[in-house]
Parts: sequence; structure tokens; C-alpha cells
Amino acid sequence: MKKMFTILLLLCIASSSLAFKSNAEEWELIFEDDFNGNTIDQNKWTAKDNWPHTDVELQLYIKEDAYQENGNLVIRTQFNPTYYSPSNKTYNYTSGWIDTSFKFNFTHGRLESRLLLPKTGIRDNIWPAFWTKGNTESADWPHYGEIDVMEMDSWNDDWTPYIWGTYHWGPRRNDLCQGCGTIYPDKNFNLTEWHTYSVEWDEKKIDWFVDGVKYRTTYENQLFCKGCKGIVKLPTHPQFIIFNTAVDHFAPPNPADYPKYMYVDYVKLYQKKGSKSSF
Ligand SMILES: [Ca+2]
Repeated sequence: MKKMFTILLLLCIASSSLAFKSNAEEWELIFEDDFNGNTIDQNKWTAKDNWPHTDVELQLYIKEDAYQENGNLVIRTQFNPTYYSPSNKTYNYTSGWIDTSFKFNFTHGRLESRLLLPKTGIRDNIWPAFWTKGNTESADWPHYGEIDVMEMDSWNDDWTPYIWGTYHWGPRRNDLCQGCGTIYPDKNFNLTEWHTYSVEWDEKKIDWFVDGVKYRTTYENQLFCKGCKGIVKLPTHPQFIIFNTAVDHFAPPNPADYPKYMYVDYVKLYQKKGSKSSF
């Protein structure tokens, strides 16, 4: 029985892995960055500088903590006490954030990145992410949708690090279905190795993949998850792409654990031929 289960599991993994390759002729590469040059392409990306993001994060984003080296985008998180005058506060950690806001946005497609996560441990504070958000700040988060292709954190009961994919939607913060995610279930998954993380988003659903293995689907109009008070609506706005690493507030970080680095080999956005819903 166990052997049969293993064979079935392998077949499922193999068919999932092949799904994208077998449909490759339907897809067209619309946007990519291989991060192979010496500097971040300013035509595609903006690095946040002197920006704290939210009150529950311990880092200040500075542009020096996002850079390119040895064929990768590097997001560095470091113990680097820095005074931020608007809130009259010193942030002990600085980190990097780049995004394509106002430079590239897309509706539907397959978004994929190959990346190496920062070193982490039990009850670690490091919170790297590869995600998208609706290209407007004119409404309360997460009204225009947020697709978390990959986040790593350790917010579970035993504080063991894991990666997960999530969709956020709702007219207002703390309303309706504002955070429905799935932890990647492979118990042998090695967080310290390079992996590809991707989503496929169309008008009916979003699928999440790790190394080509699908592990989660969110459907339009689905009433589906714990804490969900209404039906899911997929993004109502074009999305832009974000890479960042935050330092969360759940436990005091140890400065000796830093600096930490996330490396991004590439990011690619494919869309179905003829759709080209991007700008
Ligand atoms: Ca590269």
C-alpha cells in the first residue's frame, strides 16, 4: 500500500512538473530579469529607500540592501541601527525591497522565480517574500488583491520555519477573506537549497507551485478557508512584482545571526499567447 502510494505520489509530482513544459507552446515570455548585470535595472525596478513599511516589522528598507552580485539579485538584511526621522525612531535592522510598481504590471499569467532563502532557524524573525500586489494604494489593503507566491516564516505552533503560498483579498483590512494560505506540505523540503516558486493566475483560479509541484489552488467565488467570512474574489487590479525580506516582531532577533541574504537568480512572467495583459 505504501509502495502504491509512493508510485501514485511520484506520478502526481511528475505530471505536475510536466504540466508547464507540455503547455509551453501556449505561453509567451512577457517580462524577465536574470539579474546578471552589475546593477539593478532601473527601468524595471524601484528599490525602497528609508521606508519602514509597517509598525509590526523591525526593519527599515534602504536601497543599499538590494543589489546585484554574481548573477543574482541580493536582498541583504543586517543589524544596522538607523535613525528614521519621520517616526523619530531607530530601526536596529535594515533590509532590501525592490518592486515593479509604476514600471511593470500584469493581469493573469505564470510568474516564476528561482531563489535561495536566507539562513533561518527555530523562532527566527526573518521573513523573505516573493509576491505581487494590486497597482494602486487608493483603497485599503488588501482590496485589490495580493498574491504571495512564496513567503518563509516560522509563525506555526513549534516555530519551525516553512514556506507557504497565500492569497489576500477583502474590501478592508481584517474583513472577509483577507488571508488564506497553504504551507508547502513536503516534510523533506530543504529550505537551504535553491528552488523555483511560481503561480499560475487566470480569471478562474490561482495555482501555487514549488519546483513545478502544485500544492494549492484558490478559486474565484470560493468559500473555502478557515476564517473566511465571504466568497473569494480574485485580483481586481493588475499586479506588480515584489521581492523583499522583513524582520518580524514575534521574538527579539539576535544581532549575531545577521547579516542574512536572499538570492534571486531570475524572475519570469509568461502570459497565454495573444493575451498580453500587461503594461
Ligand atoms: Ca541570474
